[in-house]
Amino acid sequence: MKVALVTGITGQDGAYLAELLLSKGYMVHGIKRRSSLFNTQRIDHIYEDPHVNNQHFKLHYGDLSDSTNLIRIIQETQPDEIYNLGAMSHVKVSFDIPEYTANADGIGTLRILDAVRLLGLTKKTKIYQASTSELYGLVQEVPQKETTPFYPRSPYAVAKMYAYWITVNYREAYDMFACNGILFNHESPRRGETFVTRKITRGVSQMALGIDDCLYMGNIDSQRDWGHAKDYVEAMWLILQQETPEDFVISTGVTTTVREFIKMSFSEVGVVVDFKGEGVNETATVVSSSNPEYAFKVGQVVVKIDPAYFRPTEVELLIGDNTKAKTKLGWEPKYTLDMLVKEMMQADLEIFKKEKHLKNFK
Ligand code: NDP
Ligand code: GDR
Repeated sequence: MKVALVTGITGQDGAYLAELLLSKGYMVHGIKRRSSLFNTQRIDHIYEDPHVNNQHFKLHYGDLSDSTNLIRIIQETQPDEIYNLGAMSHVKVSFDIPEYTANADGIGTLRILDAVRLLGLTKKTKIYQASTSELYGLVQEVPQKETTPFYPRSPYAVAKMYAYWITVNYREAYDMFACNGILFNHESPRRGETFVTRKITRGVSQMALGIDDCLYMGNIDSQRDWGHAKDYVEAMWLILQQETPEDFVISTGVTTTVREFIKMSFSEVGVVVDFKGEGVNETATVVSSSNPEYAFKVGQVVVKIDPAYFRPTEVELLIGDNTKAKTKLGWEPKYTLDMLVKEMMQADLEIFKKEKHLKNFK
């Protein structure tokens, strides 16, 4: 049985990857952080009672800032594959906690690589590093591909740039099977609530049910290449199944503005919105609403701009060239953006319908 160790197992990607690896017959070890509240909601459905025999899924307390903890877990688990997904992954928040971000996202990657080296596992353990399209930052070339120069635009991206290069360096210096997946934005109903897509699908769902009446947004001109997390974890696995260790861009090749994503989400509840005004004065108003079940009124202002959500430096345009992944990995996204928006809207509507129902019973 192959053994995988996943950092960031409690996150969006960790949960989908754990499901995928379990379906392929792996023994999956995950590192989770100690928290004062339960933080395993995304993986509770695959949790296995440690008291039963033949366990395939096991969690270990740990943190990417703690070298000895990582060394001990890697020694104990002797993984064939490590997926380093753990990170302070919010770009805007990285401006508030830059030093912590550098430690967890940058040096954390070094700690994993060096633990494998120190334990003499360089020939056994393959390593996947969760690199990001944020590395491209200020546009140098579009679409962005493996050879496009990096120009990071946030403490998060700078930390991830260190992680990218230290992964390449350990591969070259110690002949390790260590690879970067340069993944463009990927989303799902499990996406963290403060990333833009989920903020929108939650906000529109809450408005539909009369729980809230307006969504406050940052830079809606921004363009992203959005895929589905389920497709992207498949690519992570494929990257570690190759003959030689290499870095890959994983993207859909289609880019969309945040404004368009908002329109698509409203369309899922039968609402057409119209954007008017410029900059911080831009708003979206309901033009028509075809589903009487929902609480929208024609003329209602449903989106306003709040500069608090602007970033000191922004990444305006991301669109990835996935030719290498298509050719060498045989990977292609199965989800379109339409399918993604539909799935996220359905899931959030369901959540808030339940919440409202429970409140009505109080
Ligand atoms: P999430 O924010 O959903 O999950 C991040 C995970 O990292 C969580 O399990 C979190 O734990 C854990 N974590 C945070 N800090 C530490 C730490 N100091 N030590 C150990 N674990 C820690 O991110 P995603 O699942 O969306 O992304 C996975 C990885 O891929 C991240 O590295 C991200 O930067 C990168 N990435 C993501 C993309 C995307 O579009 N989703 C695109 C490109 C790269 P907890 O649950 O306790 O907070
Ligand atoms: P990003 O994702 O920064 O691309 O990083 P996010 O969803 O946070 O932002 C995407 C774009 O939307 C704009 N935006 C807003 N963003 C948020 N969060 N909230 C808002 O209200 C808002 N309004 C507009 C942003 O300015 C930005 O341009 C994600 C993370 O998952 C990273 O970890 C990962 O590396 C990259 O994707 C690829």
